Amino acid sequence: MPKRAELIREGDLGVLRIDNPPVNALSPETVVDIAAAFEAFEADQSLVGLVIECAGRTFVAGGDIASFDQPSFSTAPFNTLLARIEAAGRPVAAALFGTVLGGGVELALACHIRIALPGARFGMPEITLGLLPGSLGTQRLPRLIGVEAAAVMISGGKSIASDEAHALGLVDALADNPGAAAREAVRHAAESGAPLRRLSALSPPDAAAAEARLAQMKADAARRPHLPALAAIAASLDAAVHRPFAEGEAVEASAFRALLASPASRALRHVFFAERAARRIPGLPEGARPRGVLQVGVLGAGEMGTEMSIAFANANISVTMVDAADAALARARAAIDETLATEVSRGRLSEAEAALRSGLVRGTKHVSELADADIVFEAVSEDMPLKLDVACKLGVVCKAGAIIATSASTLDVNRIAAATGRPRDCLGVNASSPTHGLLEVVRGAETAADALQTVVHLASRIGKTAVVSGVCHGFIGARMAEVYARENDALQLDGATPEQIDGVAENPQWIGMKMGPSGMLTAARTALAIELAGRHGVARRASIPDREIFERLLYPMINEAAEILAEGIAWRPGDIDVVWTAGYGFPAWRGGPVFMADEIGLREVVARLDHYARLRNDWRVSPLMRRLAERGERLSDWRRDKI
Ligand code: 3H9
Repeated sequence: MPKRAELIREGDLGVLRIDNPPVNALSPETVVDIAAAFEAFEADQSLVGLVIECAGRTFVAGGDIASFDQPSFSTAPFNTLLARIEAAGRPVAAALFGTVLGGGVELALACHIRIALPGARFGMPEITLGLLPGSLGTQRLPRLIGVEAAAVMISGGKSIASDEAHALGLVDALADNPGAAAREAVRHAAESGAPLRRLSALSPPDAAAAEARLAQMKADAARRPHLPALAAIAASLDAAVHRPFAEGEAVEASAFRALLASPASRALRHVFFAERAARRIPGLPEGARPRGVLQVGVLGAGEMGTEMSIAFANANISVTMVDAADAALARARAAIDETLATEVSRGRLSEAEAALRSGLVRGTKHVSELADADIVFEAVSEDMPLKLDVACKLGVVCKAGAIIATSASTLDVNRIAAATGRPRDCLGVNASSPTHGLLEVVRGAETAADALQTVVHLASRIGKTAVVSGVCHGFIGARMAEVYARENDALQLDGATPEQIDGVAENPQWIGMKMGPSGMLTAARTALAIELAGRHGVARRASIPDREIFERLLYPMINEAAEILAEGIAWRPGDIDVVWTAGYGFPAWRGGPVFMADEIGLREVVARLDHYARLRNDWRVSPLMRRLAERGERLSDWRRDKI
């Protein structure tokens, strides 16, 4: 097995080079190799100092999340190594570039000097995994940049740019060649003999003013007990302010251990890997690359077409937007310019950049001008004869190899694909809402795998999470949402109020949805429900328990998810979770409906579905789910080839 880290001697300078593709994550094996390389440096007294750098596309992007599930996983070996690096009697510098995240920042903080490439990004994203930094990030970071700035980075989880990191003092200098600059800095420090800066020996510079921030963090954590990492971060930063480094280290270590096993962290780690797995397209030959996309066509200048055009322009992709109606083109142009102007007024975009992006979208009435497009998004209204007519025209106009993506939400993508005369190049796209982060990519019976790969790749270029679905009514998301909405209506007929239903759906104690199913509806809806119940002889109950509402909202959706899997509409159970967390406001800390079902236990879910099936004749338990429940297996672990 090749070493994931080695010590290279450059004359009297040591270079510790980490090489663990793709992102130099700190797997336990990598930590062992870094420790061995560092020991070699410690043993070689001819070396005046050390530079820690990485091969590949980035400095260390964090701990290896996949290893967190190993029962033997512990941060202790890495933390011990960091203490040795910091304690070294000779200068150690980190040469930083790419995405320096989590354990990568913690490694850099143990060094005496940090030099970064302009454009590098820095962050403590552990909170997005339901964790806190586990390798002294909560102790060294506030001692370097202050409690206030450290609290924002650690509790927010967002990364910052190199300029900001420099301004905060997180990095000492920016350099176009951070490796060379780090070597120079180490030599200079060795020659000057100046005391080395060891962060564990410092106090947070703003300790005296930190109380209000700590109190606010604790209050916020108390309001959100379903995210226990928040309280742990507050407690660890509190220790950084009030207690010696070693005690803070112990507070952080025990919190990290506890959080690793917490349901929220397990769920968030599941979503992390599910999102990445969703990008993998079965059937692609080894090394297949997505088709090149430089020029996009959008047919139909309605809301969807306009939103798509803005998204492409924001990603620096030029767009030809076609609509037969002058008024529609004018409306789209106004909406695009208004959106860009809002970004300028919020200081997120310069006037010049806005003008550039606006100029990337060109409107025309002529479909023939789509001949150069590498991909065309057809966004005309949901009307089959119209879609078929347009598909036929696009099949003729588009160049060979161009992809035709139809924005059907319920129509049969296979019929539309056939009408293009080139079904291998045709697929469907469906956004739960144009402004949401999800794009369902619908594979027709004949869609080529590389066409799917191209659109999934393009979606991530425009900041959307793509999930591939097979053809069925509503695809993955809307098909399950229909079941959810049906049960919402049935509960209202039975006597529940929209407020009670939304309350249960939105309460983190039950599900924690961003918005309940009746969110947008008014009290008039209840009056309607009463009238309908009377008309159909449904006996309304005086009160419906919250638990029943919870079960009736969630369990039929889970049941539908199992059907979607059994039919092969979704390739993987995790794909369904990604659809719901990225596009429908399902809380990521629940892991999505499938992961949540497993956490509840499939036996329980099936038993309750059976219970409701005895009361109502429109409930039918998915045979797949019943079989898995009987075997004590998890739906998340189900693979098509296992059946
Ligand atoms: C931590 O550090 C805790 C510490 O405090 C204590 C312990 C030391 N682990 O996203 P991409 C894989 S917690 C394992 O497609 P991009 C990823 O699964 C960690 N694997 O690329 C994918 O594999 P595959 C704190 C990881 O360019 C491949 O790398 N750090 C990890 O769009 C490419 O990833 C984070 O939370 C990892 N840490 O984005 C950072 N990171 O090809 C999490 C990536 O088989 N990572 N992989 O599907 C990211 O945010 C993005 O991956 C990154 C690159 C920005 C780095």
